[in-house]
Amino acid sequence: MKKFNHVIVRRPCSAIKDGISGGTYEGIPNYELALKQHNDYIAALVQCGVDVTVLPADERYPDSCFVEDPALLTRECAIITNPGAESRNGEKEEIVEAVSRFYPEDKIERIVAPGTLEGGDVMMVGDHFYVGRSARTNEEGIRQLTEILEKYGFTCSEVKLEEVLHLKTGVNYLENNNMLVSGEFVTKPEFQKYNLVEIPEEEAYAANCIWVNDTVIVPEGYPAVLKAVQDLGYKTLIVDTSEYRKIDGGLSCLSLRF
Ligand code: CIR
Repeated sequence: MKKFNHVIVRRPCSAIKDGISGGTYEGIPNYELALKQHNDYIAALVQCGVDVTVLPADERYPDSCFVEDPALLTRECAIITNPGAESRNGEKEEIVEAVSRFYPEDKIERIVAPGTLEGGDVMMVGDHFYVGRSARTNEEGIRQLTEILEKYGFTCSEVKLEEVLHLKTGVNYLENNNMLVSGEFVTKPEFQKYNLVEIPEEEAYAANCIWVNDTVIVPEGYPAVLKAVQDLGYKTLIVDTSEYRKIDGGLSCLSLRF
């Protein structure tokens, strides 16, 4: 099934070494290697049949390669978010121009203060959107998001986060009712109706795989997750994201897919 035609990514900047890290993973990102991995990521996406818009690096924002957070792009509308991390908040202004290449102005909505929201906290399942209430996404942000989505015929529900950075750090939908879950999400009542694939703790990072038009991109180095995804019948592609992992970034964070 072809669902996504377009992808937006942003090149990592050399300031990526100063990206926010919660300390789960060791090390400081190596810029050269991050760039190489970014090229490989783009190549994998191209193989999935999408066109890729590559935005230039923005040295003012160390985390700006994680374009998933300042915007949410749906079939009907685009939503410019209001990132809860102060050092990332300005990224929302820098994504607008790229988004307006694909959406008319009257279909571009905004989350505004005191609401905060980051796209990593939003998971699309058909016409329903799960949104994580996290350190980055607050109650008012969720209220505004719900109102916007309902205007376009979508539904939205909140998921409380206790342990991870973003909702999609620990749970990702692979379409066809299949959902990868790790840690705190394994027992969430709202996810029990899906075919849950439980990720072992030592491979928790790989809960963040992405489905792109029936191919699933899996991070390198997670054999149990790779096998589980292949057993579900998906074609898989592997991309090494070691430099992004050091600052809590995964496959979904690195692109907007729509
Ligand atoms: C941050 O803490 O904001 C970045 N270092 C990582 C962002 C990851 N983005 C995502 O999960 N959508």
